[in-house]
Amino acid sequence: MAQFFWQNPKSRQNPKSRTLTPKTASHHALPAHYSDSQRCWRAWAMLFFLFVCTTLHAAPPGMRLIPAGEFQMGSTDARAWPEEIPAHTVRLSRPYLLDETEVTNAQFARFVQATGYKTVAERRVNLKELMAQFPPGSPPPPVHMLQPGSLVFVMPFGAVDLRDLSRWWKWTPGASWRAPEGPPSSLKGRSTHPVVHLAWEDAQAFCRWAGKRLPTEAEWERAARGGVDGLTYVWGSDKPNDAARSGWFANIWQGVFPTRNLATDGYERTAPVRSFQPNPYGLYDMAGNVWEWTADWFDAQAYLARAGQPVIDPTGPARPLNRAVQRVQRGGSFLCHDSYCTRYRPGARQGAAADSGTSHAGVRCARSVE
Ligand SMILES: [Ca+2]
Ligand SMILES: [Ca+2]
Repeated sequence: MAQFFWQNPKSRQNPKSRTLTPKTASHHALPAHYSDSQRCWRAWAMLFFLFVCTTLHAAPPGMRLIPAGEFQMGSTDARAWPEEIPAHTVRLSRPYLLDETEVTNAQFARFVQATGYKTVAERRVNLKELMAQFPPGSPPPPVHMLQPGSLVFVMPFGAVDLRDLSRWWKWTPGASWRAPEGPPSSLKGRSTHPVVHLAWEDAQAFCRWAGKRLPTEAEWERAARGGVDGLTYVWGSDKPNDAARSGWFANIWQGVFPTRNLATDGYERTAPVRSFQPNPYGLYDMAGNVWEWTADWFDAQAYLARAGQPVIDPTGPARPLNRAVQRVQRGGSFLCHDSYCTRYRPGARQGAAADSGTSHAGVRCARSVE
C-alpha cells in the first residue's frame, strides 16, 4: 500500500489540496537572498552527506549487511534432532556483516602467504595434549596418528553400519587444506572451492587476520534464514529430489549414503562457491557444500535451558561441557543426505571437536557494525 501511494500520490490527495500554496512552497525552498554560489555549496554539502551515509551503511565487497531483529531459532520440523528444539525467539540487537561465501582456498592461501601460518593439520600431534582429552588410563593412539594429518571422507564398499563413522572417516597423514584428500591431491583447479581441514583455531586465526571474527551461532542462523521464519530449507519448502537433473538448491549428497554418490547436483565433493542460488540476504551455500565453524561452544541442551526466557544476542555456553571440547558447526555439507543427515536445514546444528578439521568443514567470517 505504501508503494502504491508513493507511485500515485495524486490518487490519495484531496482534490482541493493538489496545488501547493505559496506558504507551503516557500517552506521547502531556500530564502530568496541566497546567492547562486550558496545554493551550489548547499547542494554539494547535501550530496556529500548522502555519500557518507551510504558508505557507512554499505557492506564492504564480499560481505552482506544482516539487519538487527527477532527470529525463531531452532526447528519445528518433524526431522529435527533433539539439539535443535525447542524453537525459541531470539533477538539480535545490532546489525552485522557476514561473508557472502565460505572462505575459499585462494583467500586462505593469501593469509598463509602473508603470515606463514601453519594449520593444526600441518603440525605434529602433541601426545600429552591429546591424551588430556581422554579418560585417565586410555591407551595412546597408534604412532601413525601422531603424524600431521586430518580426517578424510573415503567412500566404503558395501553396506555399512551408519552408526560406525570410522567406516568412512579415515585418518590420513598429510591431509590438510593444501591436500584435501591427502597426498597426492592438491588445490589445482580448486582456488574458488571452500577451504577445508580447518580446526576451530585455524578458522578464528583467518577471520582475525581479515579484520573479522567468527559469527555466533545465532548470527549464523538468522542470516541463513534470510529474514523468513519457519522455512524448512534456506531455499523454501521444496524437498530435495535425488531424481532431479537440474534446479538443485545446494551441494549435498544424492544416492545412497555413504556408498553411492550420484552427484546429480554436479559435485561429488566441494563445489566452487556461488555455484548455487543465494538466499534472500545474498548469501551462498548456507546449505551444504561445507560445514562452517561458529564462535559458540556446543551444548545439545542449550535450547532447553533458554526455554521461556528472553534471549538477546546469545553467545552460547560459557565453557565446553566435557572433555570433547566441541564448537558448533552449521549448514551441513556435500555429505548430507535425507536418508542419513538432513543437517543442511537452517535450524540444524552439530558439535565438532574444536582441535580437528575434516574434508567437509570450513568457515565464513562475520564483522560487527560499529
Ligand atoms: Ca553433491
Ligand atoms: Ca556451507
